Amino acid sequence: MGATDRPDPIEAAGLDELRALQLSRLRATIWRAWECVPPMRAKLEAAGVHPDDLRTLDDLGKFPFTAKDDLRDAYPFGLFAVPMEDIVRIHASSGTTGKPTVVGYTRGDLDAWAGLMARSIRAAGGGSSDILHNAYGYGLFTGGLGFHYGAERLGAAVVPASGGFTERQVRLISDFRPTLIAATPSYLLTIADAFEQEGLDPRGVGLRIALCGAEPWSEGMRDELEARFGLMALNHYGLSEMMGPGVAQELAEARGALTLWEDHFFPEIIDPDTGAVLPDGKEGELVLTALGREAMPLVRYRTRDLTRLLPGEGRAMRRIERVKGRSDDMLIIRGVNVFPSQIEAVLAAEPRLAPYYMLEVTRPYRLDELAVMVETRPDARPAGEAERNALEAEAAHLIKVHVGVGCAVRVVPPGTIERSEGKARRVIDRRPKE
Ligand code: DLL
Repeated sequence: MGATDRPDPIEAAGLDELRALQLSRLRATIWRAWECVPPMRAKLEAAGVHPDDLRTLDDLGKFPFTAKDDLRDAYPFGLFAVPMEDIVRIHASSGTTGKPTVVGYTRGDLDAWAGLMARSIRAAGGGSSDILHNAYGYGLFTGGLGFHYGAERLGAAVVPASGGFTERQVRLISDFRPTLIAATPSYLLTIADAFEQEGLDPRGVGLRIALCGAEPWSEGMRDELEARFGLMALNHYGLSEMMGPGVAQELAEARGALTLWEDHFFPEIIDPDTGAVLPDGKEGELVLTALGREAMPLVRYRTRDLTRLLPGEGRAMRRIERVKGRSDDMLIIRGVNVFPSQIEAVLAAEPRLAPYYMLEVTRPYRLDELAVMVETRPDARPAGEAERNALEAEAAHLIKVHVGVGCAVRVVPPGTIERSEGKARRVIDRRPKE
């Protein structure tokens, strides 16, 4: 076993040691924001708080939130706490509207990031003798380079495949026989299809573990990926504003929730409407404060991701429940809150349907209409119109029962819905903008 295959000492820390480390790092973050980032200092001043007001971890609640708009307002580099000579990397996430959010890293930040990614891959069951096929996009997106440097830090052999060129992915995986694969769950599914189109069995290539994240996905999708590749698919969470991937990792031995690397990110759960801090176990919006970030010391960043904080498993660090979606991706259809991942979970339970779907929301008159397009499995095509109508009615009924929203389901032939090469696009919202 190589030195990199051992857990980081902090992973074995008790609660007191962890909380003490968090408090000292939290103070450092807030001081750094105060001293080096004028827009952040202005926010603290406007809220009437000073770094000295942070005496205990509970005092964090007195400090103002940071939101995506703060990053946009400071576009591109206004939130950097160090001069450009100390910045060695810049990433950006495109977002759907407006300016991208820009994230800067010092050498120290990159070092910490690689360490957290190595820790994540190791906690998922990877090690220095593994080959990791990295199908996250390389570029401004943090997924590709984040996994790349983490796997190298661990001592694994990285294949920097990036996203897209799916036939080449199949060839590389068949020939190089990687044991780990990192990809968005929707793209991993696209790769599974490409294997089958070439008459190859993805179960035969020897992949052990998939590290899937960057988008919401369901347990049904996990079952599908695990069955098709014969591997264990584990959830990985992160966001560019906090660094990129490497914030929380689902462990092989404790599936269902993801261990949050609390030595680098201090979590809170808030009520998204009032901003009030909620106790552990309650569902709400995840708010993260960077502990130890040099280039961008973000305080109480509102992720918009909805989850719960759960007790740790084997570590003092708490876990987060699978993120079911972002509050700003949540569709409100005739008053019902709907996440695409909830519909995915329902569709996945119907064996005749494939995990390719798309939601379309319209407002033909005054009321919202939800249409769900979903593919059948190639071996379960409805024999005729009557059978298709029955399947559509049944799927709509299941969605009504489990998600609480009425919709029209249209079952379409295999291959109709656009395949993902990264983050899947699940929703077309055609409602007029108010
Ligand atoms: O998606 C970083 C990443 C790369 C994470 C690779 C995991 C693997 P962004 O592009 O900034 O960064 O998007 C961040 O994606 O706020 C969530 O809404 C969503 N997201 C990320 N991971 C998960 C996950 C990367 N495991 C945004 N489950 C986040 C659900 C996820 N949603």
